[in-house]
Amino acid sequence: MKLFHSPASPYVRKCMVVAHETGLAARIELLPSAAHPVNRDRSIVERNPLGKVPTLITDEGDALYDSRVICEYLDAHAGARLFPASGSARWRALTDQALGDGILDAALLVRYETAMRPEPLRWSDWTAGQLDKIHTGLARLEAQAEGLAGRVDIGTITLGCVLGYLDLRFAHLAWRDAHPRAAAWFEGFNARPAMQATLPKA
Ligand code: 99T
Repeated sequence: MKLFHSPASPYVRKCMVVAHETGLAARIELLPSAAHPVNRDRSIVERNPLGKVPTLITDEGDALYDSRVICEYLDAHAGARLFPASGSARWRALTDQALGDGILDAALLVRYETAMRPEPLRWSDWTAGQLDKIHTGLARLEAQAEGLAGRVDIGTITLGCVLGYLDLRFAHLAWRDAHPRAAAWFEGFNARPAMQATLPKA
């Protein structure tokens, strides 16, 4: 398998954490890429019209995207159970994944707005709205942090990647200060070998 990869992308990291947790990491060749919403990487676009990472090329040559699909594919391929099969555990894991992906989507919009969009074209109210999504998302994470203990599934993996991404790109938010229960959970979860093997790099 081949994965269009970026060492900073939390969505790529979700896939790589799943790959490590399921024993598939050594079977994935990382393809360097430069996904960008404006200067689009045509080598990715050839396989994924959205031009985003992660994009996985399977051993059969099929292109899979996005991170939700790739994570579920890897889990199924390995015969693992990071996506609980049914019942409340499944809906909880999928909803936590959606919460985490939503926080990441807001964070990435802020990142693109502040690191890429030319200054005169920026709209501060819009950025403030996205930052508020990060804050309300973190508040939910804090409220449910005790329910994360002991769980290793696609929900907790996604939330772990969210907090790692905030440390990488939004350290100034100092999210731990107002979210001590989430911080305590993250400290333990982030020590997992799969998380340590995939620490993000700018
Ligand atoms: O928007 C683009 O065209 C290029 N951006 C990406 O490829 C980002 C890189 S994170 N990936 C996604 O937006 C994937 C989202 C998708 N829903 C999924 O896979 O779950 C780069 C982060 C950073 O450098 O700070």
